[in-house]
Parts: sequence; C-alpha cells; structure tokens
Amino acid sequence: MKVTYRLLAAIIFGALLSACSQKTEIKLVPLPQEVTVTGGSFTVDNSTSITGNAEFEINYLKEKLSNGASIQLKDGAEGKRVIEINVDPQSAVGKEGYTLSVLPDKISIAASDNGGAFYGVQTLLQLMPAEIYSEGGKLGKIKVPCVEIEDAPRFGYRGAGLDVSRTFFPIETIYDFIDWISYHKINTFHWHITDDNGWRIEIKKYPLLTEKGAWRGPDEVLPPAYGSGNKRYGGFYTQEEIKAVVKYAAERNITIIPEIDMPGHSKAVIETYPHVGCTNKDKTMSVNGEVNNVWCVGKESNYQMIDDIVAELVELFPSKLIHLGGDEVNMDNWKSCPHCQAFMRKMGMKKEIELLNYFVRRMEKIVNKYGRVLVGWDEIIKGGELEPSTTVYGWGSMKRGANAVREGQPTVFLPGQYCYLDMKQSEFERGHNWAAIVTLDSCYKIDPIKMNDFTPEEEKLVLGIQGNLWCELLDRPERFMEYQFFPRLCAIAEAAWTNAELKDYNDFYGRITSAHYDRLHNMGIKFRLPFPEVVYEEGILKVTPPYEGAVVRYTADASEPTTSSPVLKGNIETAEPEKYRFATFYKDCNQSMAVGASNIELYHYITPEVSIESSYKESESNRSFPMSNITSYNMKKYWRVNRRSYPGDFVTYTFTEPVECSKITVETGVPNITFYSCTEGHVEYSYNGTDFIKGDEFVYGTAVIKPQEKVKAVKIVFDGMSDALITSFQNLRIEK
Ligand code: TNX
Repeated sequence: MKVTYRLLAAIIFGALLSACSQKTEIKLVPLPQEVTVTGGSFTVDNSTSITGNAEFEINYLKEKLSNGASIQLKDGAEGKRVIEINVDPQSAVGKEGYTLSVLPDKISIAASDNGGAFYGVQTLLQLMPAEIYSEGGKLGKIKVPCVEIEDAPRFGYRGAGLDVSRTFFPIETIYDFIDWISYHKINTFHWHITDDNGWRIEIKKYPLLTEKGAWRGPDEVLPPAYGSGNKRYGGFYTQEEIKAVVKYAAERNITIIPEIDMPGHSKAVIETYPHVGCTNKDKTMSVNGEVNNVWCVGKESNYQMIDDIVAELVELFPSKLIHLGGDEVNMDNWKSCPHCQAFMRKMGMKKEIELLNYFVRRMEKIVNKYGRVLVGWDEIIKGGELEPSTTVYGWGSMKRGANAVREGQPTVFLPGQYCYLDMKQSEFERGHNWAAIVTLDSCYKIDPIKMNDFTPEEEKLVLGIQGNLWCELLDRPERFMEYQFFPRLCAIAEAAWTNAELKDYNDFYGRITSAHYDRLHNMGIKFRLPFPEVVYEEGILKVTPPYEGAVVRYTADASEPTTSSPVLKGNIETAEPEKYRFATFYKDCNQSMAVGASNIELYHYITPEVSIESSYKESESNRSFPMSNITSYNMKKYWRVNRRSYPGDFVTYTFTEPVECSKITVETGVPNITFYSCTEGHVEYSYNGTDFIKGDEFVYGTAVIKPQEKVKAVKIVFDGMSDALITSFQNLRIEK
C-alpha cells in the first residue's frame, strides 16, 4: 500500500484523536479530586471475579452488573481478572473517601468506611456505559478505562430535601429518589414530612394525625390545596415503611433527617387535634396563605404531645439531627391568644419572638433528652440564645445562613437563590420566583465558604449544602419532581463534593450534556432539557442550540414541536417569525419547553378598554396586587383576592365597545404558575352585555372562548370551592 503523507498525517491525527477521546471519555459527576488516566482497560465479563470485605458494596456491584448488563461476577479472587473492594478503618483514606485503581487485570477500591467504598463503586459505575443504570441491560462485556483516582468529599453534609406534604409521593418514589441521590454521592435526605397541607408519618399515640390529617378534600378536615381539587387526596407512610426506607438509605450512605415542621406550618395537626392551636379568632394569614396554623406556646399539654411524637421519631430515625422546623411562624396568632399572652406576662416577655425562642428551647430539651441534636430553619436564631449544638438551615438568603454561623451555630446552607429547586428555571417555566430564577449555573455557583469571609473557626461550622424541593407546584405536569431536581441536583452535588479550585461550570455542563444525560435517562429520570436560544434579526430566525450535538426540532404553525417535527439544520429565513416554535430533543423521549424568538412579540393581543365587576369586596383585595392590574394588559400582572372562592363567586369583564375577535383565553391564578386559580368553574360570554352564553369549564385555571359575534362581556363563574385561601385573576388574552 502506498502511504501518502496526507494518509500518514491522517493516521497520526486519528491516533492522537483516539488518545484524546479516551481521556475525554472520563466524564464523572461529581468530579473527583484527583484522576489520572493511565491507558488501557479492564474487561468485565463472566470470567471476572469479585472479592473483599465490603459485603454490601460487593453485592450492590454484582447486582448492577447483572441488571444493567448481563454479567454475573464470580465470587473470590480466582477469576481471570479480579475486582476487590475493601474497607479498612485504619487506612489513611479520609471519611467517605476512596481510592479507585483500575489496572488491566485488577480493579481495587479501598476506603476507611462503607460510605467511601460505596462511592468508589459509584465512580466505577460512571466509568462504564450508561446502560449500567438500566434494568434488563444486555451487555456481556464492559471495558473500564484504566485510571487511578483519589477522592474524598469537600463537605461532610451533602443534602437533598423533599416536601411530601403539599404533594404526596408514594413510598416507591422515595426509594427511587434515594437511588438517584446516592448515585450523586449525596449523603443526606431531609424529609419534610409534615406541613399545613398533610401530615404524612404514622404516629401510634396520635392516630388521627394520619387518619384525618393526611387527607384533604371536600369532606376532610383539610380543604383542597395546590391542585388536589374536589376529591380526596393524600397519603402517609407507615412506621414499617419508614423503617425499611431508612435502612435502604443507610446502606447507600444516606442519613434521613425527618422534619416535623412546627410551631408554624401546622394546620394538619391543628385541624385534627384542635386544642393544640391557639384559642383565638385571629384571621391573619401566614405567608403561605394559611389561617390558625400555629401551635400554642402557652399550653403546657402541647409539650407532652411533642415529646410523645419525638419519642416515636427517634425510634424510626437513627439520625443525630432531628428537624423541628421553626420557619414562617405567623406570630399574630400568638398576639391574640389568651394562653400565649398570659404566658408572656408570667415570663416577663415583651415580644412574640421570645415565645418562638421559648418554644425552640423546649424543643432542644426534648430532642437532647433522646440523645439527639435539634435542627431548625434560620428564624430560630432571632429570639435569643440556643444550645451550641443546635443546627441551623440557612434558607432565606446567604446572609441569613452566614449570620447563623457568626452566632456560633453549625449551619447547613440552602439559600433559596442557589438551592431552592422549586424556583423556576427560566421566565416561562412553572415554579416559584420569590428567591430568584434558579438556573443550573446558579446551583453550581453556591459556595458558602468562598462567598463569605469566615474565620477558620467559623468555617468549621459550615456543615455543607443542600438542594431543596418544596412541592406546592408539583401537582403537574407529570413527573415534574424529576424535572425540578435533575440536573440541578447534579450541580449541587458537585458543589458539595468537589474542591472549589477544580470547579468549572463549562466543563461541568459539557459532562452533563455529553455523558450524564445518558446516565440520568438510564436511571429512569425525566430530567429537564434546556431550550435553544432564538432571535429574529434581519428576516432570519437565528437559533443557537443549547449544547454541542443538541437536536432541535421546530414547527412553523406555532404548535409545540413533537418527535415528528423536522430537525433544524440551520437558521430560517422567514417573514412570519411569530409562527415558529423550537424545542430540544433527547433521544426522542424527552424534550425541552418550546420557545419562539425571544426578541419579538409572539402573540398579538388586542387591548380594548374594559371594566370589572365582581363578587369580591374591595377590602378583600391585596394592596400590592390591585384589581386595576387586570385591565392593564400587562400579562405579568394579576389581581389577588385574599380569600378562597366559593360557588357563585364571579368576575365580569365588560368592554366599553363590543370587541371583534376570534379567541379569548381566560387565565386565572398567578401568571405562569396557575396556582390560586379557578379549579372548578366555567366561563360565560355575552354579545349584548345582559344575556350570557355558557362556555368551557376551566381546566387548570384556563378556559378558552371562540366567539361568533362581537363580544361585550366575559364572565368567570366558580362552581366549586377553589383550592387556596387566595384567588387570582389575570388580563384577558384577546386575539384578532
Ligand atoms: C418557604 S423555606 C418555605 C416553604 C415554602 C417555600 C416555597 C421554608 C423554611 N419555608 O414553606 O414551601 O418557601 O419556596
């Protein structure tokens, strides 16, 4: 064969490329502290054997290889190639750390504790094809690249928190969740297990807590909330279920910290055991829109009940930390409660915040009596001294966490601006935004050490960080929990695990999109995909795919792209840019939100003069969100009424002049979130202003009218009780 220079150059280039690509094949999340790729590989197949003293980890790896591939490892050191996993408490490897050595004929994982051995196995799995996470994998042979890895976590606390009160998740989902977080070397599951909208843990001494307090609906003690609608909704975990899941988590190096949220956020208890609450007629709302949801501080019998509950908790959860809430207490309740006020006088207290401190100090005593440590949200530092061991969850802002550290309390950092995964991920996605729009990048940035100038002593009080999901908005769309957690939790995991100097967002994003999506997919997670960036300039729709290799599909009729929509090949020349929608697709089984060009108006609404009449009193309006907002045609604005709506409640929009239009979309609730909406009701419309025609029912807060004539008025009519103590209305979206 005649070898030309050009061919030779191609061969050399190809060899270089494959050497490089071998290196780039190692795309681990979270990034280990030290990785050396040594070249060559270890083949895992049926002739490979496994040995060592880390019994759980050995069985775990065997199971993964038999499910995610079809490889049955032999026991012992006799195989052609050997995997060895050992835990030696005397070894120099740090807590939860491990060394992983892959040589052509031997893989060794060494650690000083089982957590470390488990994480060594997790890293090893990430060196294998992504199918290893699937069920029913077919691979008979896997090549693992040769590496030397030394690894240990930056922070000892790496958390994921889930609220199961507002949205209930069956126990099977909790198991899945434990698996998912364990793959990311997260070691703490903070289980927010009670709140206003459902008590979800069986307490034998107080059976009504779950018989009644776990359910909401028309005939339940708790009214519908957060999309649960006019049907019975809820559920709880039995003590047997909890014990089993705690054990399952512990094997995967995860501690479960239970949280019973009190003294606020306690509607579920107070509706089932009413004497627990304050004796008053206070109708002020907590920030979450609940009334009379606070434990009374002045009734001594309450402390016995809490002690009884904690006694059962500590039997179920071996966790050193026990979380008893302390956040967002509506102290107006205490102001008008004779018991609380008498108690304040007796104790010489001047402000209600001292009642909170008193309550928290009683909680400390109860929890400490059982040999445990109290955890509370960052409000608990406000009222006075605390035990030095009492641990604070800094949530309101970075500063509030830092204040807790400066007060000398051990602190977990989960400031909303970086760590609240219930925040929306872009302007138009579902989610809260009180803290910020929380992007993947925001999560990756969190660094409580670098972002504060703590003294070395103070730094020791920074336990770690946590990604947290509150579930008011998780009733829909389906599997939204997975969408909110992943991949944002991967960023939190890396921020918690990997040393600061190794962190690089672009590199992380590359690993996520080019390798980790495949793993998440095989883990069975419906993760969020980013959408492309689209702008319209000089007659051209310019589309930037969100990552290298992303598949973008589009439509030209303003509908949502599907797997049969064409794949975008380049920019699009058009005079009708508002008709185009684009979405990113992963393997035709997962897609991003659909977007149009961001720099043009996608909808041309008409804005006729309109006036409002309704069944709500002026005094029921929230002053920050006045009625005039819904005649402004600013689609981000809304009118907020501070009460639940009932059958017969209505809002009528009357146009000064009848309006010619083809479609009117009537949205209720908060824009882009739809909570506080009309959950059971319909629209009516009128051509003359007096006779009304019945139109569609509201579905998730939205109803559409397609009129035949000019429209004079549109009416929202409630047919059932709405599902929050607040109701919101929006501007009409009227199309030509
Ligand atoms: C504040 S964070 C809360 C939760 C809400 C959350 C919504 C905290 C201690 N309390 O009750 O679900 O905001 O983002």
